[in-house]
Amino acid sequence: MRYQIYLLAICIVLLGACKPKPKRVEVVVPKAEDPTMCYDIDKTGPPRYLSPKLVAEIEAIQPAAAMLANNTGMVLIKGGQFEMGGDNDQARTDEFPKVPTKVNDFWMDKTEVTNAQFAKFVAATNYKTVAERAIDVGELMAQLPPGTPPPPPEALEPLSLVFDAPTQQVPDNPAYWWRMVKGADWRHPAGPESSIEGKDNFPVVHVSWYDAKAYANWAGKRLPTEAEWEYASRGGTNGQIYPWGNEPIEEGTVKANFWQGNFPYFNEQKDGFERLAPVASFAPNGYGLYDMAGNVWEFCADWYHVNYYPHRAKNKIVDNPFGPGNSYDPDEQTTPKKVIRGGSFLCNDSYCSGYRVAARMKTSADTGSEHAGFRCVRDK
Ligand SMILES: [Ca+2]
Repeated sequence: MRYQIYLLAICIVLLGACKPKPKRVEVVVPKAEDPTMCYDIDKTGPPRYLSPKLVAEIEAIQPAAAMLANNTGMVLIKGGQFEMGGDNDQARTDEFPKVPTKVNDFWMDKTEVTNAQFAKFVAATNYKTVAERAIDVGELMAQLPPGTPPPPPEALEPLSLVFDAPTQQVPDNPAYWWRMVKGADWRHPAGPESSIEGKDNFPVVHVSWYDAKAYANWAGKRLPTEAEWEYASRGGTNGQIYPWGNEPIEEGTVKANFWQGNFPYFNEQKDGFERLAPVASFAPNGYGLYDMAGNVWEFCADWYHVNYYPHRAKNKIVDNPFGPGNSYDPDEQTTPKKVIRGGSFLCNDSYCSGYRVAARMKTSADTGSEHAGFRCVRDK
């Protein structure tokens, strides 16, 4: 668990030890040796995929009576068939092949879940997000390849990932712009000294997949499947690259909260925001959904598997898919990951183009950060 965070934490601890002239240190982690992780897409992932303790806690959360069947702030999306997958040459290999996919009718939140909404949930349930909990060393070590050194105690304290813009161009490695900050959580998005005062209408961040699922349970909703998310993002059109059409993101009116300038060290802020924007600051898509591109990445229900699209292409039409049973990311083979969609304020064409409707990204279920949030759906 928190494999990604742990690697960054090691890097930061070592950086701290190297003052006054910081030096980056490569951490070599043994590769996974479990071949079943690679291609057994239909096989349900082993129990180690999710923390049983957290799952039990989340499953015990009862839906709030006032939230049940309350579709305020949601839009009904009529189901249908679409071509799911990459639409242009920016698409990565895991977005192909395109596959005809059907989804049922569903309701979807018009906006990302806000701080105000999440605060109501926490007030009602006393739920503590993963970023507010100390890391369970036993669970962490169970997730790591054999031979990985145990983390120092300070790396186990509650913490989360905060964007820290470098002042000049740096190698293409997130360790150069993400900082592990103790005390960073949804109430303190930039660290313990920061707050969300006056930011009721901003998307909640530093939430993990678990936290998003916990909120969804309380709200009587669920997280969208990856197919539902992409279908919704396309806004009733077929084959277009972005929620707004095909006009490149840098041209015309500003269409989303994304990174203008040279990522990650120079942000022109043409969209008016250096970091997060209040939800619905930009025009909605054809379904009336806001920020399907940019602002924060949004958690989906599905596991991420690099070979999922070729696998499902064996079927002529994929009907209401719920994703693979197993997770596999060749970049971090021992970390089971969930799909995130839509890009964040950190995306631009030179880096991830995550605001494309077909763009996929992935993160471990217990990792939160300053640029990941979520929205929920509900069956019709
Ligand atoms: Ca978004």
